[in-house]
Amino acid sequence: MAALNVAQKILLANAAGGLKQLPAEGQPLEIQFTHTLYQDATGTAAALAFEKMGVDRVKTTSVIVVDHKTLQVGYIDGDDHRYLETFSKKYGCWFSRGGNGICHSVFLEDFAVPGKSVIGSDSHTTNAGGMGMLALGAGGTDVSFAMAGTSYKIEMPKVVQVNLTGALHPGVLAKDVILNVLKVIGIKGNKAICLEYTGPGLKSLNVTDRATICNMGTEAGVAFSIFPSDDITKAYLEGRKRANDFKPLAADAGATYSRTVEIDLSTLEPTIALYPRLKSMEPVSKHAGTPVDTVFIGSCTNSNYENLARVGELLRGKKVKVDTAIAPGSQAIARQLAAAGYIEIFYAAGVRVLENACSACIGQGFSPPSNGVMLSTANRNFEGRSGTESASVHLVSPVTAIAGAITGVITDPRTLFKGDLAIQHVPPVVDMGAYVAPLPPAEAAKVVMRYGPDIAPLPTLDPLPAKLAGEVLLKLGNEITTDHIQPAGKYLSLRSNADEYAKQATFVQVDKTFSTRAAAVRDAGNHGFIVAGDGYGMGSSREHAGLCPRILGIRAIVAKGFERIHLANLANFGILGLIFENPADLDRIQQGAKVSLDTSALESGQLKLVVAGLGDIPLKLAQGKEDIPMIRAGGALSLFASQMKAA
Ligand code: MIC
Ligand code: SF4
Repeated sequence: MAALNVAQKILLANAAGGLKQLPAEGQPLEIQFTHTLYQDATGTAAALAFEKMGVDRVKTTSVIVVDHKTLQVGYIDGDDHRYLETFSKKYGCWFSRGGNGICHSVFLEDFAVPGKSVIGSDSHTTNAGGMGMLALGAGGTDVSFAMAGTSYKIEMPKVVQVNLTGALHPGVLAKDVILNVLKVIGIKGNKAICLEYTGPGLKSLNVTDRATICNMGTEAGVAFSIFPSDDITKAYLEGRKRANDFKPLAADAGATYSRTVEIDLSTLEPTIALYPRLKSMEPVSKHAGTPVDTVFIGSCTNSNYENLARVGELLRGKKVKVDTAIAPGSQAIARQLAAAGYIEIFYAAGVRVLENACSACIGQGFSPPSNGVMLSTANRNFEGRSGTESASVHLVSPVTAIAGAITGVITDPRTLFKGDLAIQHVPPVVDMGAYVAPLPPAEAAKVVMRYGPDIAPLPTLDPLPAKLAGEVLLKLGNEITTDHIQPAGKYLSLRSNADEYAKQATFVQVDKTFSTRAAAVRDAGNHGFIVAGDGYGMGSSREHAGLCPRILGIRAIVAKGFERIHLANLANFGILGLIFENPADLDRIQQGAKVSLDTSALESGQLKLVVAGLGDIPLKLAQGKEDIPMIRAGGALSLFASQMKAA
């Protein structure tokens, strides 16, 4: 057998049906996931979908985590959490209550296993690649099907090698590594690749560093990222009292890659990703002296013990000059920090210690002031995501963030210490009692589901008409993120009521009139179209970015290019994703144009958008041929229901 790299090995090991050989790049590959992950913002809709599947108990190790909607202003979020807890008990999942930690942090600590596979209803599920796990983000419906035991189709990716040499200098962290990788590979057009990290530089990165790097592979739009499983992985698992979960995973001698990116860790500097959208990554030193208004240190990306301990060391005996908040990734991390004396240092320095949750990363509190400059250790700085549209949120490592908090201006952290920034070592906290464990089947059967008054059933979506006719409701440019389409922040509570979420939030930051205009076109019996540039749907896995536009009558999106998870979500809700044969045609179409599309030609691949006054614009289907039956049926659940009826 040919020599395999780590990505190929793990794909083969988790392929459905005991596959012996991987398909060629670009060909479909079915994965049978061993683990699944829901969080509370995408979980309610995903759980409602699962309940429609008629399965008694989950078929995977399933973890449900409350972490996004923990502000709980009013009853809606609490209702969602109670629903998810009853769901978890009824169907045999692990449940992590609010405050226990961020889904990716707790998953890495207590559930990730080298060699196994996880699909999660959050785009940063990729985090677990740091453990040598095949880890993918997806829409909630897809995760629910995987929980029910169905395999999930991916495209066999090209494996790009990121070869790490040298070692990081003190004050340069894993966050700086991934910001520099993003600089090299870019943030668009990477959906057909995965990143495999190799080389002597691996030795200087522990499992949480590796997770940081895999976490933000999502920002490049890659399918997944993966590290080998080695002695460092083993030591991490031993520390978490999970030595039995260790399994080595390494590339075969002579394994090949489709491309190699070389990164010499010793040449990297503290790096800043300037607002917005991670487009310019520059040395922090270049921006030194720029005043800062607020500092947020948290998020699933890098709020692990080692990083927050470094923050503590820099803060020792000092006070912060600006409003600063720290949200540890999990209660285990917070307790470890407390045991080492760092929580006391944070308070003494004037830091606000926040809940172990997503928090300011997703605009759930700690929004910056108007026109403010925020240094954040999160992984995304999309427009408006912080809750303050006029603020500039720059992304940095935890030590660069705290350096800015100490001085009040952007500061290269290396100017604030000498030597190697040594931290206190205390044992990790392991406490599985922090979870509600799966109930045995007999007890689970007795659980009564509890729905809140605002948890609305998922709408039934009608089949695709043979002819779509209507108007272009929105013309957009490049890199439209899911935060543009379906913002989170203050709208997060509406996730369990898709009609209301659509009405109040769809494209609200782009065009406040959108939802009313779209609903009017829909109610007149016509169909809504959106046209856009490249990178449509980048960012989150939130399936509401497909579901809500669909509720508002959108049946087709024509773009120069789509991001992977979002394109799948569109198919799951029966929306056609179409690509311009000639990208320049986007310039010719105006918002408001009357358009039509004959959908009976989908299989032929010869599609055309008929634009009144312009003529025909040639298109191709962005989704796979195998998605056509689902789109025709109106979406994944509509297809499932019709198949059940036929059986
Ligand atoms: C995000 O970081 O954007 C989120 C919020 O975690 C999303 C999921 C969601 O929208 O609920 C993600 O990354 O998929
Ligand atoms: Fe939560 Fe932010 Fe991570 Fe998304 S990126 S899971 S909002 S911490």
